[in-house]
Amino acid sequence: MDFHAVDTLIQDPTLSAPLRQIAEKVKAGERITEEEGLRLFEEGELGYLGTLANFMREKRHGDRTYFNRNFHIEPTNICLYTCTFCSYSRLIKQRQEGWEYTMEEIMDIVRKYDGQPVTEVHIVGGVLPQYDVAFYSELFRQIKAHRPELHVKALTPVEYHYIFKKDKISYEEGMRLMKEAGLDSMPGGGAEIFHPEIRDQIAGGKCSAEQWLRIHEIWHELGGRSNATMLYGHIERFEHRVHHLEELRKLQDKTGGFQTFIPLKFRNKDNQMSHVPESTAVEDLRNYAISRIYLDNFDHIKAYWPMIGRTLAQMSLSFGVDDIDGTIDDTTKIYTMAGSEEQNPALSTRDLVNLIRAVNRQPIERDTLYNPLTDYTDYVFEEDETFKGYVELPVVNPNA
Ligand code: V47
Ligand code: SF4
Repeated sequence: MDFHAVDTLIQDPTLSAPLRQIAEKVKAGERITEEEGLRLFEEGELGYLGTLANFMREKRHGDRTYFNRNFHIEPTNICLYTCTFCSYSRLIKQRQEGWEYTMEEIMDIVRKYDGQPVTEVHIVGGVLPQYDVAFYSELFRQIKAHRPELHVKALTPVEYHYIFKKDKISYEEGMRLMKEAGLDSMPGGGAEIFHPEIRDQIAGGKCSAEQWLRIHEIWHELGGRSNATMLYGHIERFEHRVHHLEELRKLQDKTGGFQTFIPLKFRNKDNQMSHVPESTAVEDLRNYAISRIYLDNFDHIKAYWPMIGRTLAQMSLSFGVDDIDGTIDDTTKIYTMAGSEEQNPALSTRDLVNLIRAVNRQPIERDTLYNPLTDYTDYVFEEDETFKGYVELPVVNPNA
C-alpha cells in the first residue's frame, strides 16, 4: 500500500485544493461526498485517480485478485423489453433467429459441466412469458437436485419484477419462493443507469430504479447476497453516474448485502444506439477508479473481461479492480452480439492466472461468496491440468 504516493498528491501544488482534500480523505479512510464524486469525474486525471483507487484496493486486498470458475446459461435471447442498448430486444420481431430453451435443454447444459471444476452457474437472459415463477422454481430445484453444491446465481430484478407481477405475488413472497427453490445469489444486471432522465430513454419499459433497489433490499433482508452494475459510457452524464453510485452506496449502508460492483462499458454493435461512440480506455479506467473511491462500503470492484478485453482488464487491476470475472465459455452471447472485445470469451484457468500474474498480482480462485479456494500465486501447472472452460452447446432451432 503506497501511503507515499497519496502523500505526494496531498502536497502537490499543481493540484486544486479540493482534489488535494479528496486525497486527504482517502488516506484517512473518510467517505467522499456526491459533490466530490462529481469533481473526480470532471477533473480527476488518470494518474491521480489511479493512485487513490489503488491505495484503497491494496488497503483492502493487497495484491489479491479474485476470479471464479463459472458458466453462463441464457435461457433465451429474445426479450419483450426494448432497451435501446441491447441487441436482444430486436429479435422479438425475428423470433426464429433466436433461441428459447426448454427446461430439458437448460438441464442438458448444466449436465455438460458434470465433472468440470465449476462452482457457479450464472443464469440470465431475455424476458418472455413462458419463463415464469413456476418455470424458474422448477429449474432451480432441478439444478440443486442434480448438483447440490453448484451455486445458483440467477436472474435480476428485471425478471423478478416481471414474473412476480404476472403471478400477482409480492416481491417478498416471490423472493422467498425463489430462495426455497434453490436461488443462492443474484447477479448485478438490469441496473443500467438509475436516474429517470436517462433510464426512461434507454431501459425499454423494464423495472424502475426503485423496483430494482427494492428487490435487492428484500433479497438482502432474506440473508441473500447480490451484485450491482452500472452501464456507462452512452448518453448519461457524469452527474447521472454519481447519482447511480450514491443510490447503491445508500442501500449498501442499509443492508450490507452487495458483494461486488461491476461497471459495464456500453458496447455499440447491433443495437439501437450504434451511433453512440464508445468510451475510451482512459475513461474506462477513470470510471473503475472513481467507483472504487466512491463505493467505500463495497468490498469488491469487478472488471468483466469479455467486455473490455484482456489488456484493459489487466490495467484495471491498478485502478481499483480486485476481481476479474471467471473462466467462462462462449455462451455469453449478449456481449458477443453487442460487440465485446472477446469474440470467443473463453479463458482457461491457466490463462487467467497468467494474465493476473503478468501484472504482479496474486490470483486467488474464490467461490461466489468470496471464500478463497486456491491461491495460484506460485502454482505450477501440469500440462493436463488446464481447464478449458469451454463446452460445445447444442444449437437449438425453436422452429424445428
Ligand atoms: O443489465 C446489455 C448489460 C447486463 C449491453 O453479477 C450491455 O457477476 C454493454 O449484469 N453493452 C447483464 N453492456 C450482464 C450483467 C453481469 C455480467 C457479468 C457479471 C455479472 C455479475 C453481471 O449487460 C445488462 C446490461 O447492463 N448490457 N447490452 C451493451 N450493448
Ligand atoms: Fe431485455 Fe435485458 Fe436486453 Fe433489456 S437488457 S432488452 S431487459 S435482455
